[in-house]
Amino acid sequence: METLNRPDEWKIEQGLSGAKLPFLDQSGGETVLIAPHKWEGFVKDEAAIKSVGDPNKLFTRELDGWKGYVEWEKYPEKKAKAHKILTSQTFPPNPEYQMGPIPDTNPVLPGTHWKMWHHAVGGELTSIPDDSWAIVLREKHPDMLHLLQFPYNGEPPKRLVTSKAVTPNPLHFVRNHGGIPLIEKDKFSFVLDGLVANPKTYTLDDIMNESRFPRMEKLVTMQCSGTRRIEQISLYPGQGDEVPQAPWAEGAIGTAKYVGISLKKLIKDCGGLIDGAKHLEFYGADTYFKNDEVMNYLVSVPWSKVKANEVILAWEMNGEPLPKIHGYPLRVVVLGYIGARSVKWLYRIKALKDPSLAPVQRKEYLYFNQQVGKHNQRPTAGIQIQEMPVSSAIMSPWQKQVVIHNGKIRCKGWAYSGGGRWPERVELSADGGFSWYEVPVENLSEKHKWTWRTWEFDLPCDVEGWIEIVCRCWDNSLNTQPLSVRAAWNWGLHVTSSAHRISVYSINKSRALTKDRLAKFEHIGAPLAPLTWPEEFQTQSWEEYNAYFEKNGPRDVDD
Ligand SMILES: Nc1nc2c(c(=O)[nH]1)N[C@H]1C(S)=C(S)[C@@H](COP(=O)(O)O)O[C@H]1N2
Ligand SMILES: [Mo]
Repeated sequence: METLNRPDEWKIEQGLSGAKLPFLDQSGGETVLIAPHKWEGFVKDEAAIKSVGDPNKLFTRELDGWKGYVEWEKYPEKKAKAHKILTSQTFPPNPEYQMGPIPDTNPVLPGTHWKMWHHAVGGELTSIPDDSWAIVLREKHPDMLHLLQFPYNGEPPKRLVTSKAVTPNPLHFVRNHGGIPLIEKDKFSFVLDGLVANPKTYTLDDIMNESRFPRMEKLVTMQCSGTRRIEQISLYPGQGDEVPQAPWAEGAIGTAKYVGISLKKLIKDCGGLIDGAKHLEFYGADTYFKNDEVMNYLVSVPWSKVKANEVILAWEMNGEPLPKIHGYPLRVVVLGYIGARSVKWLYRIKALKDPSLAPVQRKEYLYFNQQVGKHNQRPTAGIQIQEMPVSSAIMSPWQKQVVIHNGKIRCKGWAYSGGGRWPERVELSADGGFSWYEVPVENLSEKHKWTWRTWEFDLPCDVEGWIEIVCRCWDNSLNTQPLSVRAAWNWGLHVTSSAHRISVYSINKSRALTKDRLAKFEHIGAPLAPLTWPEEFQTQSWEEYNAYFEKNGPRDVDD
């Protein structure tokens, strides 16, 4: 039969392939369909690319002993050349991971065009995707969930996120915007310049010298503002570039003990700030691509934060030298701020009057009003995210899981608050957030000013069938979480701080009927899981059935 339908027409009509739906433009007289853009394949202007010059001479290693570090910020003309190469050809489109089916693979997303951009620019960038993946395999736990292979973004599986209150290094989440620079410790130094009285260069030995700078040791939870983004995505998709908006679950949070020095002391060592400097800009040696431009990873924090001794330059993580993937040999750790400000592979600190003009600071990590989106967004409409609000998450059980219990469901999770606030109370609800039980204080891990608390709780639950378990935290300032994802939804999909909700199917074995039925499944050897398979036996004898109606009367009554 001839048909106008596509094979997946039903799925598309049902919104199960949302990205394939045409837009309806009803703004004119008649409705016009706007079909999703189709990529037209590779176009490459070889002559234009060749005219730029030899990448092996243009895009070179900036410093001996710093593999994969290409300096961009000092050389506008070099940036322009990379831009020309990138705009003289086309690359594959953004993968659809919000409205389309998510692949069943680990890594979930390969980062195809990010790899291609590195290869297209060439020179020192050529081997970075392979070198970075080799580091992932060497430094990370084999059970990590790789959301994006390159630039590497990965989180531990739920069962390991809160298995320890201090996250072992191999299980700490990783969030990269580019490749991993491989820096030799002996060749390492960084500069502190800009609006300071005496700009200086420091080696690791300089800052590790305890007679010059007192050491700081802090237990710190680092949280990416994208944590739990998948909840926003699954209800209301938003901006969809796989690096800025990586589809994190609850694992983009981790806790470690960092050793380093307070940045404040270093600024003092440089004679202090001058000329009204109010912000400190951090430079990371990795290369980030955005809108066909190449750049190093740059962000800034206000001086007030540094002055409070809440910005550490750290070389040690959980008693080991910083792993390469976490910024070896030196990174910034900003207490209580989103992870994005804690720059890895630090090579420069610059004192400025205003916050960094870099795109990561000014155009990303923005928190928009709900009505802001692709159709109207401007960077000035977003709040630059700094401190994370209070949040929490359930690590066990899982969304859509069936739990057989005796009237209590064993739950585990974490709770965290940014800005130097801490979880003071964690509450769970088994009825969608109508009634709340308090997690006893002895079931929470220790409290510290800058860290999360992990928790465990046997949540009373009498009801059976689909229930909604909800978790929320109250921090020490009595801030708590909005109750719906929608209340906090935003175009950049940041800061999913709403109470964490999971749908669980409750089978309460403390009820006699349920207990007998489960025994029957076991006795016959009939499969109980999956839930949706019909049971393969008579659930009631005809005798029992007839006896019931004899006693209780027929289905219908005479009037
Ligand atoms: N140089 C550099 N620093 C960086 C990033 C990066 O891509 N490059 N990512 C930032 C972001 S967004 C986060 S959440 C944290 C994550 O730190 P981790 O990878 O050590 O867990 O690092 C931050 N520092
Ligand atoms: Mo992040």
